[in-house]
Amino acid sequence: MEKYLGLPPVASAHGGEVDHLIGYMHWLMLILFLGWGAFYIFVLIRFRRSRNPKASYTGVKSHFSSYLEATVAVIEVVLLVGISIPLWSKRVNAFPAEKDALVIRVVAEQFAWNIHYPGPDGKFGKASITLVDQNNPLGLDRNDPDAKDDITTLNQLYLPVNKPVIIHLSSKDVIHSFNLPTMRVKQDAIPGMDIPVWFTPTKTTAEVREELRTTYSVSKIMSKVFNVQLPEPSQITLSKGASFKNYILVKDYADSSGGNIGSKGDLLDKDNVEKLVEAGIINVIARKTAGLDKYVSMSDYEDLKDTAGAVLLNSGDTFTEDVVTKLTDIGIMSVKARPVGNVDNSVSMDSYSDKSGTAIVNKGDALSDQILNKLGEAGIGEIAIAPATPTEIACAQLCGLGHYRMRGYIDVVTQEEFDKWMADQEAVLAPSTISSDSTAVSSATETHN
Ligand SMILES: [Cu+2]
Repeated sequence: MEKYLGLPPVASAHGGEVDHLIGYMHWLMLILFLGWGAFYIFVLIRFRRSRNPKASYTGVKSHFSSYLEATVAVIEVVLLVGISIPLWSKRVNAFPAEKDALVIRVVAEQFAWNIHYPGPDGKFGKASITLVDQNNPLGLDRNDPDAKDDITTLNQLYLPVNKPVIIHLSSKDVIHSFNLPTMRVKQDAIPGMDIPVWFTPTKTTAEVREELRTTYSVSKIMSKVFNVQLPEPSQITLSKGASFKNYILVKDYADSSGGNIGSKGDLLDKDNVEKLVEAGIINVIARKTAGLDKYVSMSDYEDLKDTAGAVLLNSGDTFTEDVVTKLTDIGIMSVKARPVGNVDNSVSMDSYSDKSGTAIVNKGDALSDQILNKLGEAGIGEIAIAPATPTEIACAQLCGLGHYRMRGYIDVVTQEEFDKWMADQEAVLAPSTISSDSTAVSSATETHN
């Protein structure tokens, strides 16, 4: 059952148990759904009017349905008392000792996750609401000795693998819901409350990515390359109330006093047509929209530069209407294009190079349409890819209009990598103590090995 539910990969110690529970519940619901459905159809046929012209006043005499109901209730009690409650009590009661865990604060706000590490001293510095500002969203008092080594990040949760993490969750404004799908953790963050949650990551983000490795067909997307004729500008006669929704102005228009009433690139919608007609402009030069926003170029256009001299369109760039206008301005009326590859949130899982041995993309690098074109040119038909950020933080609460923007990333790394990250952060905080910090870290690394 769990296989068919499309759950994200599990990356925490307790995640498997949560998945089992979800699996059992789906089995029970599937059986109840099929049972009730079958019963409904049975009743429709068995108690049809032609067979039962008169209603029965006694009804059912067998006790079969009572036994069935009792069985369902017993299964539900077993799921609740036997699995859910023990699992939940372990989450909320059986916390690991703070000395054996990484303790972090997470403060939610519209629309971000502020993350606070106590640093090597293990003590959180004082934080005060009066100190909260743009640059200090946690209101951390850097003058407090305990705060000197504290690390804060925005939407970035670094964690070492196989070590319990205790997160003290709170919120600055409204109720949020701290959701780590791959860790099977979800907890509301409530203003005025400090709610601890804990879990143990069992896989590094790199391992989760490896699990999600899939094959991407470069040749398939390259087979969709075609020549597109760009729309030619033509004269359009406007009339009041009309709209030429699929047309774009290709020059600027001003009224008699020189005021702008239509700019190059404007759509000829009802409002814009009305403005032009009112100013007495009936004939305009416009072109059809190209509708190529979801397509990318297959070649570089070095002649197409912006005012600063930067090339505007390279192989792999998308054709916005603005770019199409600029192309037709310099007389390019046909281009080679293909649909976008949708790889912007993926990384390459292997290294690929062209025939001369020059690297195109290395393992772990972010992919793009530019890179896809280079792979296509090199004749590489298939590549291994995986999501760039397979372990995410999301807000599972409709906490406001920007709620979907409340995304963070968990980076689960080895203890050595985590110690190094921590040391790098400390070095930035206190440049004068780099040497002592790095010795502390290297000795820590030795003990791990
Ligand atoms: Cu939220």
